Amino acid sequence: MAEWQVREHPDTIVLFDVDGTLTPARRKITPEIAEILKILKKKVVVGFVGGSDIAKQQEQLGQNAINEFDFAFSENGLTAYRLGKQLASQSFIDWIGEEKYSKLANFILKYIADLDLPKKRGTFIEFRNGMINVSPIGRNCSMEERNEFEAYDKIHNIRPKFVQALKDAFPDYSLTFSIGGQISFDVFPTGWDKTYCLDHIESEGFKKIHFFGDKTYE
Ligand code: M1P
Repeated sequence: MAEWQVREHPDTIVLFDVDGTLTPARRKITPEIAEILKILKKKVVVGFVGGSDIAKQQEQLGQNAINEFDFAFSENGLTAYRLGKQLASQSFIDWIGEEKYSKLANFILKYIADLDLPKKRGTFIEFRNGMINVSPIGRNCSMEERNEFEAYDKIHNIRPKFVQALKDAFPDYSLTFSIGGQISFDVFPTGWDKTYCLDHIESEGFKKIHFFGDKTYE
């Protein structure tokens, strides 16, 4: 018997996006939200599902997040935990293969090299287990530079144009490009979006699945 059978609604799971939902982008959870989640967990099964890797999610939600949430889904569920125990996962590099990945990475780095931006920092491609994350300014920019880039991007459409160039260059790669945050976009196999995490809970027999997230448009 799963430990949540004693809760008021054991057949209901509530899943929360992380950045922009449980916390502001890349920031820590507030004590108020953490307290609300504790109360909620008495009633239903609670999980989070975000695009970031587990290290970043733990920085934001607390080092013990994989035990505090019933389900913890990093990289949309490509890295997954149930009651603190890791579940099986797949990897982006195994799926795409080194040769195709190399062509993709070279295209991305050349495209960024040719981009005229007010500021560039470092870590333009972050290689994760289930996806890559591409940032034209570079992921190790400061909070202030992150906000500046977001504002600049709203005017100049740097990311939408970049994504279109990738779609045109790799039409047969079956990749999805998702602009979810402030400074980057995620690249993953089509189907490995946030719905991927549902594969991990299918066998649990939940009757209701609620998802709360921001930017739920395409
Ligand atoms: O959760 C939304 C996105 O949050 C971050 O994006 P950014 O650094 O651009 O604000 C990243 O972790 C990204 O992978 C994620 O999709």
